[in-house]
Amino acid sequence: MKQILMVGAGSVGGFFGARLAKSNPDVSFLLRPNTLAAVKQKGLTIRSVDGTFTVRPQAASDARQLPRPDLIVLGVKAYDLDEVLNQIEPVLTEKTVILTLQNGIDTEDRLLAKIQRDCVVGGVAYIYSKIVEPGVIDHYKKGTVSIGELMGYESERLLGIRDLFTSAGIPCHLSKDIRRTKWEKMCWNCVFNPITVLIDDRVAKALDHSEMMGVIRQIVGEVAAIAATLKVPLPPDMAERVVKASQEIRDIHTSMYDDWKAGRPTEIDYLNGYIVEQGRKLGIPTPVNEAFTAMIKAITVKEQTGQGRVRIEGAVVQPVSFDRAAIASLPAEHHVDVSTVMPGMKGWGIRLKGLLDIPALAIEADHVAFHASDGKYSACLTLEQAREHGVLVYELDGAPLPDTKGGPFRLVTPGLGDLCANVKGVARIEITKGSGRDTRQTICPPGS
Ligand SMILES: Nc1nc2c(c(=O)[nH]1)N[C@H]1C(S)=C(S)[C@@H](COP(=O)(O)O)O[C@H]1N2
Ligand SMILES: [Mo]
Repeated sequence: MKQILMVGAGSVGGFFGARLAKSNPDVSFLLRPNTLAAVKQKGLTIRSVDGTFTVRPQAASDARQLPRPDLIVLGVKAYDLDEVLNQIEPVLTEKTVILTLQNGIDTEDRLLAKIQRDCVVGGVAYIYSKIVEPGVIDHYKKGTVSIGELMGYESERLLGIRDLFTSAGIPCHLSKDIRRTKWEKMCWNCVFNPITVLIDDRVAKALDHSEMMGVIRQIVGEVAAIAATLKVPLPPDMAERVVKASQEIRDIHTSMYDDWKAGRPTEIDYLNGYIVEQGRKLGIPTPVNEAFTAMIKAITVKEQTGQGRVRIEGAVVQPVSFDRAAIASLPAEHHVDVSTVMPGMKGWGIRLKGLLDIPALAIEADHVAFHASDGKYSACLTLEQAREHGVLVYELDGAPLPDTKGGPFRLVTPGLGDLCANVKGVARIEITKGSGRDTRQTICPPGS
């Protein structure tokens, strides 16, 4: 196993990859464009309690530009697996081995289903580290892995991987039952990831109150019931083990907490959400994991674009604010099929007439200014023009109108004959007496 390809340079892939690359010139990285740019410019830096170092490995966004790997190490988020599979597919051979270090119980099975060859070695990472910025990882605690063949035996390739890790100074434990090892880590993840988000604090805070032990037992009990049904029995004192395993990392947050605070998606669907999904399939109740999944989503899932709200204010009796769902639930007669105003596009807009009916407009209000969320662009129409021509597009192909198309809310004004009035990213609709702010140019060539 000579050539090694690390996929991702996040908190897991970045740390282990950098350690491997430090002493091994055959380690290269497959990275997202913005991480790639950072790593090419200033290398990949690990700032650790054990010391800081920087490596400058070969890296690319296209696996075909790197040496063909004998071993691929996946250290990306569970939700990126499908994307990564497509990216590595062109460089796979009959002999490529894939080691998974990411969270998610079914990662290995998803890989096997897609690649249809015995190419996967299972792994679990024990580490607490954080992305500071692309190409810079802070490492706080632990930094070990467990690996194992899914069938449990000590294969040559397994020992080969262990040697790679140990010669890079990474403690690597061989697990005779990697599925069980994964489920044990899953228990810890399903407990402390959501709890740190819910309490907005560190692991230690969750352990301060004895009532929490009951909650932890219930979460772990549900996870263990699913695992047992899937033929992976966990020890009866699993909940106590989970708590014990937390003692040495009492002062940390969790990756879910960090993902949330950094505005990234969380892995909830692959942790507690996975338990709920399996519970449904297997007829096993998972009420606590279900409650946690729902609460974590309510707290962490953001609208895909911007703040996702538009506010009508100014010369109104009471300002009102809408999100996409609120707009979509306005009376049907106000909705416009966007294909009638933006040919070839499938989606929905709301007529300004319908929107302006909702707040009570001040007497003598006669203009409407549409302000983009960046505060830089605005167009002011007369109330009549807005009522007659204005349509706020809020949905394309069943999803929020993307930023790239001027979403989440874009004003279009079919029939008005002025493209410049198509305000992208409308965040504020201001009712005025007399004309309001308007940054449109008097002479503006179409599309400029
Ligand atoms: N937020 C915002 N909306 C905007 C603009 C802008 O600079 N910012 N430019 C306007 C002008 S002058 C035109 S001609 C159209 C261009 O739309 P297009 O980029 O879809 O061609 O968007 C309008 N909407
Ligand atoms: Mo324009």
